Amino acid sequence: MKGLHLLASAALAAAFSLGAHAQSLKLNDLGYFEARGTNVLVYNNLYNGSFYDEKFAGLEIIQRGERISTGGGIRLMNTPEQWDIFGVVSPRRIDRSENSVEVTLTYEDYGFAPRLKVLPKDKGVLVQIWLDKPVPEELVGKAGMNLEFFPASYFGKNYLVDGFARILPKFPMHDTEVHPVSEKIPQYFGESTFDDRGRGDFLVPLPLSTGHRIVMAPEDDALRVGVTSDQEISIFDGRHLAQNGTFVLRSLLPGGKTGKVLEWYLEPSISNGWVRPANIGFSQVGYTPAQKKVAVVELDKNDAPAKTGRLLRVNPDGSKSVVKEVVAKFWGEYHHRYNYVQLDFSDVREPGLYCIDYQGVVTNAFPIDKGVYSDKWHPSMDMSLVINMDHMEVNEAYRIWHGRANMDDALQAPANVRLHDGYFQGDVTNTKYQPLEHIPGLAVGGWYDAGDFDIQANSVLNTTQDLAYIWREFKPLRDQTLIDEKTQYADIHVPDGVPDNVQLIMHGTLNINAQVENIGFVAQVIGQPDMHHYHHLGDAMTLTDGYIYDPTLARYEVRGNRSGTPDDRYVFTSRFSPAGVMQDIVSLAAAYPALKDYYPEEAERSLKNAKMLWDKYFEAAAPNANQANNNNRWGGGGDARINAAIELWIATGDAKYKDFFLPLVEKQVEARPVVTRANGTVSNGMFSSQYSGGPNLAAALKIYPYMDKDFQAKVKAAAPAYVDMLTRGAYDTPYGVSIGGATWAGNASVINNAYNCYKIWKYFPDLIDPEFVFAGLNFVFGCHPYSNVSFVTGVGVNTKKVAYSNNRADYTVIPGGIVPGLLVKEDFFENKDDYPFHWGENECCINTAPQYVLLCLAADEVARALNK
Ligand SMILES: [Ca+2]
Ligand SMILES: [Ca+2]
Ligand SMILES: [Ca+2]
Repeated sequence: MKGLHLLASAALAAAFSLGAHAQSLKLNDLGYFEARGTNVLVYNNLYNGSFYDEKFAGLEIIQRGERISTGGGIRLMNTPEQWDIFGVVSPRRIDRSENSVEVTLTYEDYGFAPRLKVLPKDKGVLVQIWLDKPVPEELVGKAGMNLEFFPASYFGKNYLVDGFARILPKFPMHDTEVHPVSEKIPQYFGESTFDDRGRGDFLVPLPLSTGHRIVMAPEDDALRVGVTSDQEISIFDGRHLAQNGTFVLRSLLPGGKTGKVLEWYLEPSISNGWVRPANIGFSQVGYTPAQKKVAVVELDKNDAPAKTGRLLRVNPDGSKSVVKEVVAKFWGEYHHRYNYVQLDFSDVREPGLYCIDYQGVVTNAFPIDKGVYSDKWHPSMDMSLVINMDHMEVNEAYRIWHGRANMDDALQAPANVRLHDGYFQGDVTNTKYQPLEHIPGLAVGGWYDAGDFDIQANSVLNTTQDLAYIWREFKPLRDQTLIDEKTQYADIHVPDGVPDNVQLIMHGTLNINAQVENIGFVAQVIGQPDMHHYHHLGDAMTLTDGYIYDPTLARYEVRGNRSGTPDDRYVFTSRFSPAGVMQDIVSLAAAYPALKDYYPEEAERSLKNAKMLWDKYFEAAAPNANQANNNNRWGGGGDARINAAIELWIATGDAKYKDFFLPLVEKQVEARPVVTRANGTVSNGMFSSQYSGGPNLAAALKIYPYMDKDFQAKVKAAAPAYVDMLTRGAYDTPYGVSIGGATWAGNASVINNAYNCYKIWKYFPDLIDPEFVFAGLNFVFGCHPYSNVSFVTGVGVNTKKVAYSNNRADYTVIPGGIVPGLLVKEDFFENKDDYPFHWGENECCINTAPQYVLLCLAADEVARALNK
């Protein structure tokens, strides 16, 4: 080690001898450090505490338009996992006189409040840790300065430690130790992510290397980051503990010291003269001839926009001919970082294969064709909604996607447990079951909602409801999947004579009815009993042993169909409310018309349960009916009973339901005060506080075709104000849709908004531009910031490479999933396509799939009308 120290000293001398030079990184108006091609952010982004695994907070580095490093700060373990505690961050203190940013990171339970200060020096920044009191005894050897790097960005690269070369590993392959659990810093919820089989251990990854200067990817200007310190720096690989782990550079804080206890010189890679290549956003499925075709180019601010772009036609012999020279319309700056330019080639209508050429970038080829929207929903219906089925074995050709899972469902959750992912049980269970008693009949139907393997109420209810709306609106007879609920087996690409849409609806009602009949209502969640099971990755069938838990048996002991291993899921029942039950009714009653010709017994069962719940809870739901409707995108607020009554009326024709909902819906439809805003557009005030939670036409449009002329005229009168509400956000962005996305990205709302535009177009084609229907899909299919991949996995020419639902660690996709999309943090849009684990970017929620199918079917209908 002596030799290493000598080398380090030489490196340090070299690093600090540049003091006379000007500082390269400037603290910009947004409060982060900026030089050409590189940014250093200091807690511009915070942990929001939903899942504790943001990988989107702390000290971070963006280089050449990619965020390569994150999570910089004082942490208490070598490679923090999800649910490991982090310090509470103070507001940032920005000192413009010395160009520094400082935060305090407080660990209240330990009386520990280190200050992290960053200021520019030479070609990088100094990262300093200041202490007013020494590191508490119990944290010496644990508290350290960490900085994380996304492994996939660095696959195929090297690092240097004090001049010695090492390869960054593609897989975790270094050493670990086990330590007694008494030494472990407790995680949030006091949970443990590690199943130690009763040994009382926890796992500690050991350093890959240690030195005084570590340079990540010195060979690559886009990735090179160096850290130098007179204290030891180690590099760790967090993937030994968790598949979403990162490479971590870390220096322990010394014990017994105050003042400036640690200093890193952090040198990112400045790329003088570097210009980010133009990101040409366009639809990766192509365009139908009659629609508008506007590509949106995202441009580096250092790039002088070209005055024109070209549309090229790809000929059968591979040659390309210029079809059109397009004048580039400069849109301007959006979200500070980039400029935007629009290329409108709408008048090109001839079917064929095209690409776009702008600023030296030529896109991949894409079609113009009448039928581009006709089949884009198939992967969602054929695959995503099938592969995410719970309680089923799912086969595709030679491959079993997963086995029949959770056949030991489920145990009554005991009172007063608070677990991961918002699972919470209060002091009442609202059921007849004893704590940990097996609730029968639940091992049927439902879907994994996304990423994890639980059945969440809003997920199973909304998925079933929207599948029922697909049938009501479009009746797709497509049959490409065998779904056998008797043997709980599904086979993809195998027709079985029944429309898949209907079978998927039944897969939802089987679970909902089972919950209603055995629990009394749809529970908040049927979820994992502990953290070790919650973070499961792999085949869902291996998540539990399939045997019903029997506490009289020893752990791991099996007798008959029972075992002593407490792995069965818990049913969380304390959040029951009569108003919340209204959504159970909506889903069951909406399913009835679709089921009755194919599965009459299940149809009658669904309707019977829906009516029973209505009669039982109608009165009791009144007091909080207005608060219970937040999850229902169709109702958009208002009395939760309205939608339940509408669905029951459509299913039964019974006037008592109509008598209830009609006056309430008419009230929603009443004209709103229309005001003219500063920019000349009108507002009906729906977003103002007096209409918060807001009345809209969602319910009115649902019943519109069944109603009389008088009602229809009232809806039409209110439609312009509703259209204004739906479309106003579209004018504020270069992409023609309202983007959103601070914590969870906005694709689902883009999709739902476009579908609501379709509903208007369907009944009042003269009151809305049908382009608003296409605009939502264009955005999702690739006309968006950051990249131009299609956000629907497997749909389009260039599509997402990594995204997850029940395949979280696989670095691949399940076809037909829709990722949340783009997060915007400070001024930076991101949807990583080499690191799947950001839930806000890349987690495909099951309930978005039917919403997307609805929009595809809607767009196909609009396309057929316009192409006539
Ligand atoms: Ca979940
Ligand atoms: Ca079928
Ligand atoms: Ca079990």
